[in-house]
Amino acid sequence: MTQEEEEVVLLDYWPSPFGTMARIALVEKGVNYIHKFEDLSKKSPLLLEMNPVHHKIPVLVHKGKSICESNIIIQYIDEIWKNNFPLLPSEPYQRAKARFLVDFINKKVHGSSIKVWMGQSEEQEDGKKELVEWSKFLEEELGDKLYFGGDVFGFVDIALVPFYNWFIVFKTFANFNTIEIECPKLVMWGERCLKRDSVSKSLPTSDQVYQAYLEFKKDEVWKDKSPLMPSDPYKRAQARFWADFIDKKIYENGKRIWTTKGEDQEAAKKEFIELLKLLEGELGDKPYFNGENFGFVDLALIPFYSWFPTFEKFGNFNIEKECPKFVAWANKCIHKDSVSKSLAEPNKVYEYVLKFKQQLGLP
Ligand SMILES: N[C@@H](CCC(=O)N[C@@H](CS)C(=O)NCC(=O)O)C(=O)O
Repeated sequence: MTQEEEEVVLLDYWPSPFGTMARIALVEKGVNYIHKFEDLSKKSPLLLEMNPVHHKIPVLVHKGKSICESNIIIQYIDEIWKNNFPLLPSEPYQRAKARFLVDFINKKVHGSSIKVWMGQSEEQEDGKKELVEWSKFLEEELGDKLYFGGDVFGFVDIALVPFYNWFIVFKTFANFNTIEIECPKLVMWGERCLKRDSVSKSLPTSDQVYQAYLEFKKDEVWKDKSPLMPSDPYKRAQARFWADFIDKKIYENGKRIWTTKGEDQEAAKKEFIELLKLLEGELGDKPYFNGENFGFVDLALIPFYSWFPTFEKFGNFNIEKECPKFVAWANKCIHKDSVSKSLAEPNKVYEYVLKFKQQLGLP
């Protein structure tokens, strides 16, 4: 067999949940592969040839032959590299059930998530309600197990975790945190999965997901002439850097304020104020992070402002006293219609945190 025939190639698109599933399965099995990214607005001749029916990614090309559809790809990977970590249960009923759940996720969870991404207000609300319903069902299926198949990560986990990643992004874009309140076990499962190397290496960042979202919604975004991203490439890179910084630092650090006590909490508060001061430095004397107009960094940061009263109550400190410029910026943002309509209410955040602490057994 020639080297080319032995090669494993994945035709992919970074933000795709279906592409992510194939990536996770390959990493779990330790398979070396060549990653080829597609521009979905200008599909390559290779993609058209390898998936002549749907013209969609992901496509796995193995020994010169193509395998299409994410769930079929995962099962193929499991069957070919079968001596490593099994992804599907060996017992036929459990295997059938896992296939049913993956089909459910691909149809229902994906369908409702698309409504949240793309839908206007009413449709988006429907999508959110449906996602809560599907999540409750999935939480029941999970029961007290670590993963859907029991003690080990497998097929159903691979299919669901890219959507769990979307739920996290929906918190910012669609004011969606009901799952955290209603399905704590599912959230714990999601966080457990995110810690796996195969998952963290394969999932797109929230910036990549957001870019894909903008691409999908291009017409709508440009129609009202309010681009969220700066047009200058360097400024765009800077905006992405700060949004990533916010994503990584602000949530984790804020969480430390309400989950710790004593010295740890003091350290978390100090670090939190330092983070805000760094952001104040980046803001400078501009009204918004990108200058005159509300944009990407403002949008990534402002949802956390709803959490500030909770941080202040648990941490017994006053953020405005330490970072007045930051609070002035936040007050400007919350008077914008798009923000005031979308932000979570601070008292609901506080109630949620209280409930979550109780569930975690924290004092
Ligand atoms: N059922 C397919 C769905 C794959 C899919 O929807 N791929 C999208 C990217 S997320 C795609 O290639 N879209 C291009 C198109 O629809 O033209 C699977 O599970 O693999």
